[in-house]
Amino acid sequence: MPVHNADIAAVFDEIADLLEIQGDNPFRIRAYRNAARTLRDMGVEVTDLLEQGVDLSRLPGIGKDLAGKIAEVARTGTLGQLQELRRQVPPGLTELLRLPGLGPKRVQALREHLGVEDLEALRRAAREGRIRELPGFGARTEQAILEALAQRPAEGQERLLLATAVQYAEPLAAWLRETPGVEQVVVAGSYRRARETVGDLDILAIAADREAVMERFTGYDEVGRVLSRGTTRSTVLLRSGLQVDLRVVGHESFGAALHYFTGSKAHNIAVRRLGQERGLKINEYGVFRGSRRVAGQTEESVFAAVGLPWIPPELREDRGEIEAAQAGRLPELVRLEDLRGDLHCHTKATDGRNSLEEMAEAARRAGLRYLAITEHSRRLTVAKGLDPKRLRQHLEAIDRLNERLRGITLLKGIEVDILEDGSLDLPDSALAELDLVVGAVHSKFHLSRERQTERILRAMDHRHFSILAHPSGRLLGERPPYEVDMERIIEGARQRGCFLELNAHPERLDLNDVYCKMAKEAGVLIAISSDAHSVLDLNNLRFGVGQARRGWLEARDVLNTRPLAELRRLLRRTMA
Ligand code: DGT
Ligand code: CA
Ligand code: CA
Repeated sequence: MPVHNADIAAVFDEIADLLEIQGDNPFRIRAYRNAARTLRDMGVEVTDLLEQGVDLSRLPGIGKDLAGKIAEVARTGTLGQLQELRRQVPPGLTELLRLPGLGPKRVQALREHLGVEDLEALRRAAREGRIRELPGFGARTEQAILEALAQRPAEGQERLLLATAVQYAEPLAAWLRETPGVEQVVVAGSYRRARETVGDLDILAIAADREAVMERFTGYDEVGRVLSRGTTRSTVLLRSGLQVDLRVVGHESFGAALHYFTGSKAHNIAVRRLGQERGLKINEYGVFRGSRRVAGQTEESVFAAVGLPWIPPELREDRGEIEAAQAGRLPELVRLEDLRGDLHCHTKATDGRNSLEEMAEAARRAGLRYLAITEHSRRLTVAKGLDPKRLRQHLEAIDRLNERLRGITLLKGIEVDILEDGSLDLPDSALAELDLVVGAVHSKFHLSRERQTERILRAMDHRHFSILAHPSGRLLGERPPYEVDMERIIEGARQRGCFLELNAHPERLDLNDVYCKMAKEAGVLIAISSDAHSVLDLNNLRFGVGQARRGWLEARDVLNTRPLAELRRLLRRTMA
């Protein structure tokens, strides 16, 4: 049974949750969470590393103890320690912890005073108005809990982060490709469109022997349950809970099937309507005039049948791509290779896990020519944020390293907290020393829309402000965006000569696709930034690029596709 990084990460996250409920040492809890993140962000499977005899304690954030635990999960699929913790903590409590706004302290209080140990009991207590009576809760919290409960997806309908889905999809697709006689395997659906989350996987294959590929699919080690099995279509549920459809199609209809199952549904309907206007019938089997097949072997042929050039999957949402294609104005979407640098990362000086030099070297190996070091500012104490004195020392270290570095330049930056009144968490004299200032909201998420918008605009007024980090503050599946008028923020950035970030972390992907397009139309450049906390996180840039493509961005719409000299010019604010 192959154990994937995502499986091991899930074990560590659960341990962290359980320890948190027990009120365990925060550093220990953080160690598990960091290890989970390391595993999720790794480009290689740790089971492969173990087979090659690699010492896992050399990975960032993984000590001897955790390395041993990883090996245990890899071998047995679980951890003795987890089994023990599960016995100690009622199972419903961890689900409570996942609701936004409920931390371990509150979960403890709910349990102690109201006997609440699962979601159902929580719902009852909230409906009966008992939560507002608890010290430190209040009517607003009670209302927020009811809303959070209402928004929870039903069992089995949770969507996976794209980056997590990739960890399941890539090995499975590789496994299918090894079937004798299989010619093509493509993961279609929302996965191919690079949506930030995916509901299920839709895989298409061309195979000479349909039975053989279905056999191999339903026999895959990670299959928990076979939901249906046929000669052209089978559906399974992986042990992780992810549903996967496999369809085996013929050569002549592969393009039609690929187009159909890539979707989106809205895009398909629009294309089909174009077909109808020309007397064509378009479905997953091909393009037909009467009973005669006129296209369908390739996707290009399907589009051509309705007079369109091929449209990149990321654009297929019926958000104007058909009209753009008809007018010959499809964007030339940005590619990962277009990025020349990264404008947001952390090192050991704050909450990152690698040194300056390790980060620089990894960025150079990733093909980047510059990397901005943007540590947290002092306000963020949990991340050991820098005060002016430590910042000064850090800048000196960057200067010294830059003298030695070849092939890459480090830029001096900061991820400075935007305080509640819109002022920045470091004095002007400190900010003036920097090549760029990335400003971020890390507190006071609950201000009114008006006040939050004003706060950010005021921060951008600051003459040293360069880029607004993760502009909406959302964490996918965890925290909704704060209330803010993004149109005004975009317009504000344009007027001031500032930029917006598209944070490439798989849980953020913030700015989202719709606002990226809006920024592009307003002429505001977007920085696709990794926000790397370790060398492995640089891999996340690919997800940032996926989101940027969904937002119609071309290389010229992206700040960090610029050569260094041009970047420096752009960062000098002319309007200040
Ligand atoms: P997901 O799985 O929720 O992340 O999103 P998708 O887009 O992968 O949706 P899914 O898995 O339900 O279906 C895959 C594709 O199949 C979808 O993008 C378009 C196509 N499709 C599904 N149902 C219909 C339909 O009723 N009409 C048309 N025209 N296409 C459909
Ligand atoms: Ca799907
Ligand atoms: Ca599906």
